[in-house]
Amino acid sequence: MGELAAEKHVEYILSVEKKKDSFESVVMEHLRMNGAYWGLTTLDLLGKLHAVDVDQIVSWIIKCQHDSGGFGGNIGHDPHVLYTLSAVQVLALFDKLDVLDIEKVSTCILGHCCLFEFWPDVAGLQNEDGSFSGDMWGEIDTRFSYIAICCLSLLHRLDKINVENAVSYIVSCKNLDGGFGCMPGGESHAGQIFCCVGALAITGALHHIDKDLLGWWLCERQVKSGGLNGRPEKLPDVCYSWWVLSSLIMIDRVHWINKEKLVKYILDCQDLDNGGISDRPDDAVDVYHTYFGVAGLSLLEYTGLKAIDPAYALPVDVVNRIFIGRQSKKES
Ligand code: GRG
Repeated sequence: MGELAAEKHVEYILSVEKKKDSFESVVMEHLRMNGAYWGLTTLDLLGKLHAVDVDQIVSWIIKCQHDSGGFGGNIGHDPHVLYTLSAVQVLALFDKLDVLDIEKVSTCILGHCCLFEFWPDVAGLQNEDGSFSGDMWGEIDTRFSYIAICCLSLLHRLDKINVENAVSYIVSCKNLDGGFGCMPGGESHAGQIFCCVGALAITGALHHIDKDLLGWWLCERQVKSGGLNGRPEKLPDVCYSWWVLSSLIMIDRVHWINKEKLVKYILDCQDLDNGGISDRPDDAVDVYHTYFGVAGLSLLEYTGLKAIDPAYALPVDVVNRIFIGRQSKKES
């Protein structure tokens, strides 16, 4: 079996940021905040976060913040919870959460300030049934439930929402096959399953899951090549190494897949000349798949990688710093 070309992947991540006119940079323009989270978390897992200029990145993040408190995908772009979580995660990586006005960001996730500005009769991003909208336009999706819960938890502000309603909405999106969709009755999909299982893990509500039933559905995602797909009859994709594997770990059923075959599949998707990881062997690489490939290998305890937390999608040492605190870290 080949090895992880760690140095090449570091070079690749650093080069994407420098090549502003490249195809990848142009298509990433509107979701640069997500790209920053994917690229920088990859560097951290590879032990190379120090290769970037922290002050430059933090000041760019602050420039992406909207008056309402939420963050856009780039400077001057509209705020959305998708980018707000990435901004909070990147600041967490750098131990810079203190640059945030936490009250303002968490209130914005509740929606009061962003929405009142345009749409005074909407109470917030959390709807009465416990679901969450992503922004002022109101689209509802279990992705946004996860994002709101993860983000508020990282900011120690989970008490700002009605957690009981949030949990019962997620449970209402559970299907007979044990999986979850983006809304009640929506088809089970590994990405949405990660969101629902992650949100239930963070809120201490995993008892709502039939672990054997969901574990069976998830481990059936492994195809002959060793890769994982996101739902039945679909092609494997490196990103499901994250969505499926993290879910299996959270429900304690990761031993139901063949780990060696999955490691080989991810390594087969590397570009050994120029660095980066693709969705399938011999396809073009990008930062998204590079992140989820490396994060998947971290979940598989691949040698030399930092451990990643399956619910918060951040390195375990970063999560410990937030929840256990500096004091106990110094003592350890
Ligand atoms: C912090 C890791 C992290 C996530 C934040 C945005 C989000 C929360 C989660 C997204 C979960 C999700 C829905 C992932 C799936 C992404 C994906 C590959 C969708 C492709 O769907 P199709 O239908 O592909 O195009 P398939 O593989 O089903 O053919």
